[in-house]
Amino acid sequence: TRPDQRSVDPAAAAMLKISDREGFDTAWSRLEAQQPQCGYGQLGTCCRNCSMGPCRIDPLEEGPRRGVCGANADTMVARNLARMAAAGASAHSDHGRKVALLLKDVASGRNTDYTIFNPDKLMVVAARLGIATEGRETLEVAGDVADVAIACFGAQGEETIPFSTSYMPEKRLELLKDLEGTLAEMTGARIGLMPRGIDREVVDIMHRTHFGCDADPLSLVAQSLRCSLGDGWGGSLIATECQDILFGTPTVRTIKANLGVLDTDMVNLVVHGHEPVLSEKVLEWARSPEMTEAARAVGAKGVNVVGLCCTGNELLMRQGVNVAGNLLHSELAIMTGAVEAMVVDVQCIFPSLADLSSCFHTRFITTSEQTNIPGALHIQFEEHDANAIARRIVQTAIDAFPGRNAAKVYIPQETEEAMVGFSVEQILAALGGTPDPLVEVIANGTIKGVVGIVGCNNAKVQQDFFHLSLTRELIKRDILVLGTGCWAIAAAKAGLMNLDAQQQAGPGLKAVCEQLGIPPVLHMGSCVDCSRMLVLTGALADHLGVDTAALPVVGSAPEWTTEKAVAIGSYFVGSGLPVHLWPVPPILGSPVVTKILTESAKDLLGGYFFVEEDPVATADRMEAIIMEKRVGLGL
Ligand code: BF8
Repeated sequence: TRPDQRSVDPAAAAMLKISDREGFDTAWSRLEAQQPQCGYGQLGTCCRNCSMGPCRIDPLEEGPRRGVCGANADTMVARNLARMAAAGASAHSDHGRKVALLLKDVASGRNTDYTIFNPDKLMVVAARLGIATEGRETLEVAGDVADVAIACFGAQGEETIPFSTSYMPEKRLELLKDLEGTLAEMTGARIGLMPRGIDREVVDIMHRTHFGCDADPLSLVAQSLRCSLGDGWGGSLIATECQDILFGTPTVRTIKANLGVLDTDMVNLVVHGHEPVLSEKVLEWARSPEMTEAARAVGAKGVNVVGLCCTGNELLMRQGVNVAGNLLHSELAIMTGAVEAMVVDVQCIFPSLADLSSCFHTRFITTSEQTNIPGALHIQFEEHDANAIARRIVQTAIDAFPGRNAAKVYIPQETEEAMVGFSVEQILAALGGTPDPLVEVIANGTIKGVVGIVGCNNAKVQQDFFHLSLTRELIKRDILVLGTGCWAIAAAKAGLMNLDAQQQAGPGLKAVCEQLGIPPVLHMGSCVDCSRMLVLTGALADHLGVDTAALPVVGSAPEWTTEKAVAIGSYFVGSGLPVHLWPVPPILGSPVVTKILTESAKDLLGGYFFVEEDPVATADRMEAIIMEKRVGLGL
């Protein structure tokens, strides 16, 4: 395929021309080399959970209908899906755990490299959790909040974790509890939905999908939802709230997006991955007078920190740091030849980056005990020694600068400005402190509804094509779009998050955005910040006294790649939202599982999945859902 068929981003197309010329491997070339991909894997009908297997079931009904143990296609598909949700929830939640543990260490004085930047948010979170704040010291309250958060991971009882009970909107909480009763009546079995310990729900999946355990697609799907709800209303929420406490709640600011943020005259240090615990420190040191001086000593003007993927989202939301791109830009950034160091922590890091970096002067630096990549330079990051290690990382980038080969440097000049930083707090502040004005413009039809878009790039989809076409199509129809993750970076790169984008919105949405001085497409943060979308949806539902499923709100992951996206989609569905997916998840090998997720879920939960390949058809479907919900609300 031609470069412009692989990505709609002109900066990517320019880099892919270089890549083709030089013969670099990319995700796109490796995808091509993988063709044809395994049909059983795509349908979800292969099982290698025991050593009598691997077994597979032909959807065309040629060959055996059961694996060696007797598991059929429904069981296999449901088990595989559950394991995806478990892995996704683990990644988000383990991230949340680390931040909660850091908060505890800061509160107890064991860690003095970090501080509590935002005591106001701390007090709000504490109050929400029912922790006394009146007349108490900041660190004392922080210790209590951290204790509650940490306890949510290891809770052993049957009770729902406090973060979920304190943050879930009232009617949803009731509905999920009632549904447990309904499912018990329907099946005679105990099928829970409310998350108990965050870790426990993951272990539960690993246990019940072990050889010879759960074979029922319904209870397997239910446990996937429960585990995912423990991510959304647990692990991810804890990550977001504790990060806001430690590093600040995002406020509105303007940044630049795309590869043009790399600077020929500076030491370029790209942070990639997910956890601001690392990237905040790297940024702090990169901006220090000492490191600026060190950069000048090697002939650079300073150190230019830019982000990629979700750690990029964390930094742009809180610190106004420019972002070089989303997932499929990670290899392209290195190919510019202008990156001195790419510093990564966990998740969404192609192992290929190590080899590719070795073609340049780029130091590819891994920092997490959970992400070791052969060929990388590993500098182990320890929170208790964060300053010294971050300083060393920045110095390593500076030391690489003299090795840059000017003949290999090409930085595509594309950048777009983006207004970012729309935390729930900022959205409410823009509205004058209450959801009333938003409710009003939705009620009177000026805005029809809201769509939240999340997720990744996927080499199977032309990069950013679905994200951008769907977003443009929705705002044109007076539907407000907000979201996170690699979608948000796609929207930022395409200029959809600057005020000029108001011109692309329908008349109602345009008028509202002009009045509030905001773009029609709002950046709510990283993927763990999908919890901000849950909190916003919950606030609207509680404000109106309805369940979330009644709201004219729809979700989408149009270029999803990772298991985390399965967890996010599942907790949106469990929270009552219809969720669009593309590409098709590996479930079609089981008509039963497909029906549960696309039909039965609608009856039971209000939320459900639907799959659609075409962006305009997706927007049609979303608009129809929104109009149906509006009628339901009597609008
Ligand atoms: O957590 S959107 S490719 S970077 S998984 Fe990964 Fe997907 Fe990007 Fe962030 Ni989210």
